[in-house]
Amino acid sequence: YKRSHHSVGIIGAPFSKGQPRDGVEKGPDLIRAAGLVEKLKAQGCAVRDYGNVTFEEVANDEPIGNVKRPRAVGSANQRLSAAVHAVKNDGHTCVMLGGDHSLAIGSIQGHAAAKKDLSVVWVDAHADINTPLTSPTGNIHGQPMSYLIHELQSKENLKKDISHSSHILKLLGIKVYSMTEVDRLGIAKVMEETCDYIFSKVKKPIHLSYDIDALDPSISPATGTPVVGGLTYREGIYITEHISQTGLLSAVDMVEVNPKRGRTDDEISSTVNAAVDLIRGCFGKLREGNHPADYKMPLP
Ligand code: 6HN
Ligand code: MN
Ligand code: MN
Ligand code: MN
Repeated sequence: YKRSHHSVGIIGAPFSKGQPRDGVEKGPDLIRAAGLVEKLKAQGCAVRDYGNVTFEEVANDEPIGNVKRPRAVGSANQRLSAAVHAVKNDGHTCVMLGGDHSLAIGSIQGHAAAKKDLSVVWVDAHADINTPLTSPTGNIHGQPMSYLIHELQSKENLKKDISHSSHILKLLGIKVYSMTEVDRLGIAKVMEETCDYIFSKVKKPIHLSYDIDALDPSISPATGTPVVGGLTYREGIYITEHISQTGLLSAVDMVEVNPKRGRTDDEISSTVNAAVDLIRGCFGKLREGNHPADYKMPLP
């Protein structure tokens, strides 16, 4: 067994204006306080913490149509994009700690600016592909994919009857696995097929955008839009282990941890610890245990 040789660059993005609930801006510092850096180092990673991105106050940020806080979200994502770009140029695998999921706009954009072609693997209880015209809430954390997908940029497409995210996903030919497929196939098959699909042409660097609400609320209740019937802890971790062993993981978002949505300290720590464990899984932590660097098999 090899120890991890990953070099990890961490960016905190304490931003909450892609959705209406306070507290998600506390995610980055809580995830750090749960020992993320120390734990990654203990499993053999080289880690550099770039600290938190600072965001500007936007004074007059009236909705544009249905879309809420467009200027604050735009400005935050410009700054985040530059920060992610810098981490990628320094040669690290980037870990972006959110914050709400609107931050995927800047994280993926900054990553793509450094690496050109990417595969994006989106793990979430929601599709987050609402357009400004189809969003039921106007909250940008439900829309990030719509700003990132070229086909959704033209006004013509926006006017088409694409009011359901499942319809948009079909229309664009995006490979989707619902919880029904996870139940039918099992998570191992889902991940095998996912990787076959993204490796079918060329092996591009992978951007993993992980919304903590993809896990069932029995594990990660401290989040803004929990959905009952989500992934188990083991299925959630398996996704990270499988992506890790491809050797192509280039950036990770860990978003929507919101301590103010936890009703007890246990609910908060369960959610935060799950986020830490998912990130550890991304960087080679094995559930069977990792041998120390100087481990030598005793001779018989
Ligand atoms: N997330 N579909 C809802 C909306 O407001 O568009 C929920 C979005 C949830 C977003 O979990 O990142
Ligand atoms: Mn979600
Ligand atoms: Mn949605
Ligand atoms: Mn999301």
